[in-house]
Amino acid sequence: MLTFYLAKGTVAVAVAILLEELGVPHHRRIVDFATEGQRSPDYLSLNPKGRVPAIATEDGVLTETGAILAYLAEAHGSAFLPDDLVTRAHVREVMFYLASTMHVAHAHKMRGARWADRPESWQDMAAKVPDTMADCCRYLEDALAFAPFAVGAEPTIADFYLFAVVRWAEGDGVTLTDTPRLSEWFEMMSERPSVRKLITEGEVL
Ligand SMILES: N[C@@H](CCC(=O)N[C@@H](CS)C(=O)NCC(=O)O)C(=O)O
Repeated sequence: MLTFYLAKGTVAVAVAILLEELGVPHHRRIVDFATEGQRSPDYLSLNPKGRVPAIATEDGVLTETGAILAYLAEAHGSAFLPDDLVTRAHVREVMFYLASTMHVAHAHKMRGARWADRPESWQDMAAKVPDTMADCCRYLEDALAFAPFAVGAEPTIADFYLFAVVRWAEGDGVTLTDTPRLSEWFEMMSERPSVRKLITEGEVL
């Protein structure tokens, strides 16, 4: 059985949603950020990057949200992946954007020490987060189909990844109602049974 390593409210939420949607039996292991569990020797031996999510499969450990989502989707008959080549490329386009740009923008709020040594530099980085996250939301507002899902009529793994990241926007000082299409999509995703279940359980969301 899969073992899924996560911390509450992190990007690992995307994987948690997909596991629920697919009904994949798995063990959950909560990595306790409060005690720096992500940097414990045990966890680093599993994922040397010291990040979540990670999954341990019978074929080894996988990390990176987008890679895990694609692996799980493909392992289950390409569920939540469009058949059409170009639409599937748009799914990856969204996920790469989230990994390379929007998640990194968000990380500047709490993780400035990754990039700079001086506390005043961290403050400067954190102060920029409402702007950079708002820019990301505006980009998504204009670029995505929202028809009603991110890339078309059916939900894809890009929706689950996007949900995990857009959840951070309000806390990062962004008013989601400024981007009405994104906001409406977010409300719709919040009502999915998988998401409601995770909220009710309270361990992941
Ligand atoms: N590119 C990675 C980023 C993972 C990542 O940075 N996760 C954060 C939580 S949202 C984390 O584990 N942070 C712990 C730390 O920085 O110590 C992915 O998408 O899986």
